[in-house]
Amino acid sequence: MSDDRKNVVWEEKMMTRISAIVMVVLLIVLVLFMLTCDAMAYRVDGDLGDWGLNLSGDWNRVETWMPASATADWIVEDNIDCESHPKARPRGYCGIHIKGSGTSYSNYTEPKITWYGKTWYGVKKAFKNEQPSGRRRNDARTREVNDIEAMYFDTNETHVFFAFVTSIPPDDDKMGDLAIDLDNDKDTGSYGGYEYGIGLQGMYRGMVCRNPEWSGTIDFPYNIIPYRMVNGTITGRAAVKYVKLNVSDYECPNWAIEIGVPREAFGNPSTEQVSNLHITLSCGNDIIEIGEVSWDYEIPEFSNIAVPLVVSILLYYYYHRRKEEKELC
Ligand SMILES: [Ca+2]
Ligand SMILES: [Ca+2]
Ligand SMILES: [Ca+2]
Ligand SMILES: [Ca+2]
Repeated sequence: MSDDRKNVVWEEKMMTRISAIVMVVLLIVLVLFMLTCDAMAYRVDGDLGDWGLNLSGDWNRVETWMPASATADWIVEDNIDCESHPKARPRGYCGIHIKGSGTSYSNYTEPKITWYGKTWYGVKKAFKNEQPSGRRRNDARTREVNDIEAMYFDTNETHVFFAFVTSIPPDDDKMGDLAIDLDNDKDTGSYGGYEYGIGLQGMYRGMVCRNPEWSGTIDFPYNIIPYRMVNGTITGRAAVKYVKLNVSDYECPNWAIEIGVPREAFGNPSTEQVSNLHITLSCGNDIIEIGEVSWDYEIPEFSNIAVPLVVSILLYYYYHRRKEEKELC
């Protein structure tokens, strides 16, 4: 065999081997990628780092609260909204008030809450106060013990996830259940449109209920919004982790709550579904809501791997065929 012919045979062998090696490597990468797709879901462990949050950072910076997922819906309302209520007291007990979807966000005005009491001369009167309220409303510490700082929502193909930051400890019955107006319609469901609830305390702790009845708040805003599920049909269980954070806010400890629930507990909502979320405290001192969260999720982008894989398979096939044809000749 001539040297030229030897070189051609050697090159063909090398190309076939290289194609085979590349194909095997890409196949392994593709399999690993598909196996880890589900692992890209949130881990329900009370650590909100997988949401992209950096809660050991400065709570007055947006970056601290910014989620990593483009499909996360979220709201942050730490302390009092001093921008909207500049006369709020105590002075300095202020915090970020933003709501967003993915990495886009905007400021929002946190509404005041109303309570009803008698004046010193005996006449009933409505009073308004900034959220969160406290026993001594001009004292930061008694406001802070009633603060729910943030709420997050996101979904993947199989599950829906929620996360909260709050000053309410896990053994305190003050923390209400999560109310979900699944169909974004205030006229269906109960107590203001809510079809589902997830129990954080009380008789339905860790459970998802459909069409629950609700007890209302006992003070602000005066028994008209849902606080605790008292009756309903259980449709699933929620994984709930309630973990103390290594930070304190106005000398009060804070907790992260992370929740994961299979979509089927909510009747497998489509990706087009939008819903409203609400949670409050027994006294109604703080209310946190997100309107029109979306049940969409990002489809994993594996074209970057699939395209070279297909090219490698074709190359391998081409050289293999050429080799066979030459051997037949
Ligand atoms: Ca987590
Ligand atoms: Ca706070
Ligand atoms: Ca709050
Ligand atoms: Ca509804």
